[in-house]
Amino acid sequence: MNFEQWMRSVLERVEKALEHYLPPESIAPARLHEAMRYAVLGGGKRVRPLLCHAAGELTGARAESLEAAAAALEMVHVYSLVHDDMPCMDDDDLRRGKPTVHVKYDDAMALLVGDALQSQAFVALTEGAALAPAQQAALTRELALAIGSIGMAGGQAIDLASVGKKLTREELETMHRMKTGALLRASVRMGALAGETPDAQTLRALDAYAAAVGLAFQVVDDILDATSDSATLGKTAGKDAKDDKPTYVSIIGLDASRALAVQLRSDAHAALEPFGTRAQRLAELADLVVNRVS
Ligand code: GRG
Repeated sequence: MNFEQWMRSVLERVEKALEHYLPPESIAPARLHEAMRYAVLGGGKRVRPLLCHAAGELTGARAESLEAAAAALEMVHVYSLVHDDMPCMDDDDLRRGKPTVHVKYDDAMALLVGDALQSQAFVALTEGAALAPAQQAALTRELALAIGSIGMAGGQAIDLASVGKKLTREELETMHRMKTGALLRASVRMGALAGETPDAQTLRALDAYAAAVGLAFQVVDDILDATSDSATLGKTAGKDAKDDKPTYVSIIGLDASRALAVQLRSDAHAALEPFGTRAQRLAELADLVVNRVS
């Protein structure tokens, strides 16, 4: 199976799993369930589910286990996007090529969609027998730590406080490691933990891979925000500069940002060396992230 075929088959499984774990609109409260489904289904690159599946292949995880973990990761990710787009945060009206949830519905509904998606993620992790009880506990802890105050929510707090400020490159990196890196790292770790329990060395190598890919993802996001257009991105382009937000492009410039993304792709590949061809999909995903701008 080549990479494109692999991606297609994983994406198909991800959509089915999301459909399975999202409450149907036929159940009350219908409007909340409709809005959750509007936010999650039919859009997005599904980077976190893809990382989760690729890492799970390393440890022989069952498809059913990976489907639950990947659905949880995507629901949490969408929750963060819905809240991030609200007027009290980034105030955006376009996401995945569609009106954002607070624009299509209202602010209260956007808050509730985010809240409910976060809860639903933990339902997915702990429902049925997709994951063994020890794995449920391990994955629940990974996800909870990644999205709390020392992870995604903490990174978002630093981000909001940094508007209009000059950050050093190190401070910018810390913010991104928490805001987007922590969930990407959890995607890789949760995939691996859904299979045969990985040893400490394996987890260390996967952490190094995830750190490089996570940062590359952010550098690429900054480059695209500065160089692409809203129609291509499906979200408002040029927003970082307009909002006076520190980015890799504003701190080190466009050419150095491109060079950094390429360097991080090499770092990601180097971290996978101990796994040989077993990590082929993870390596290809690092290429996919960076090749958008190189
Ligand atoms: C509200 C607690 C809370 C956190 C929000 C992740 C985040 C923190 C905000 C997202 C804002 C943003 C645009 C960050 C830049 C990088 C990023 C995460 C982009 C969106 O992720 P993609 O590119 O989006 O994977 P798709 O739509 O493809 O899933």
